[in-house]
Amino acid sequence: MKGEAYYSVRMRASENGPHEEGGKHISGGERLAPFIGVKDAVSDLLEKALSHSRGKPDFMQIRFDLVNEPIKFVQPLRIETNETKSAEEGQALARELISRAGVPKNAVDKAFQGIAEYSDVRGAVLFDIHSGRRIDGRKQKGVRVSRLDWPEADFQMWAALCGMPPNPRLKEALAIASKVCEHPAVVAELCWSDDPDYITGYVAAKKLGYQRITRMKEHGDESGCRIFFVDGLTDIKSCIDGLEKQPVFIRSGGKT
Ligand code: WAQ
Ligand code: MG
Repeated sequence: MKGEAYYSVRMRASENGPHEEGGKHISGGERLAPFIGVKDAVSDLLEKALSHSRGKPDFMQIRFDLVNEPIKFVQPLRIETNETKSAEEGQALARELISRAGVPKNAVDKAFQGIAEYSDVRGAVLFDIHSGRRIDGRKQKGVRVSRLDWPEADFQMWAALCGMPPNPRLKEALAIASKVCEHPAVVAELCWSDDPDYITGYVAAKKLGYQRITRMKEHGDESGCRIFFVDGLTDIKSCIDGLEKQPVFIRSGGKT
């Protein structure tokens, strides 16, 4: 791959106008592709947004940018699945896992109190584990982890080795979690989908790996969540910069 140019391809789609004019977020996505792969990346992202369970978009933006920085390779986090029977049980387990990753209990409580408010954010919320406050300052936009991808052949090999279904949603979520948890300022991530038909979520951390939780919300619920628990005493501007701009390929290399 050395010497080959890569492009960051990004998509966002909304209903009732663009996001910045109050439109409802429908779908977003990011890919990293060589020039020859840009067409497929654009077409995958277009397809993702046009057939979405959150609604029919009337605004979409797809752009691509040449990436000049060298691409970093990151191993996928180790994966484990926790079966939970109800949203309540799932959320209780999530809280416990986040504490275990090193987030003080009162910060976990404060983050969960803010979840309803954060569910309108179309990226992720950065939450400081010391002050128990949101610190990204990005309002409805949040922080969007971009410039990442997991080449399909390596993902398929990884999925077969782990006995996991090779579905694009898992691929995307594990890629984001692996990039995010690799950053030294990030202590843990909490996520579940804003898609009404998908109730599995996860807690991820360097220490814990990617802990799937099979039931985190009720079917039909359109509120999602993505919180990065960070050490606010470090340089947060550079953390946001890294999450948005450091190009990353996930690569298992045939290991789990
Ligand atoms: N960067 C930051 N935040 C993002 C990104 C990103 N690249 N992509 C999505 N989000 C935020 C945004 O606020 C979404 O509304 C929210 O996360 C949920 O996104 O079976 O599908 O893509 O192991 O709906 C997890 C479990 C699925 C997968 C999560 O999230 C599994 C999912 P969605
Ligand atoms: Mg979604």
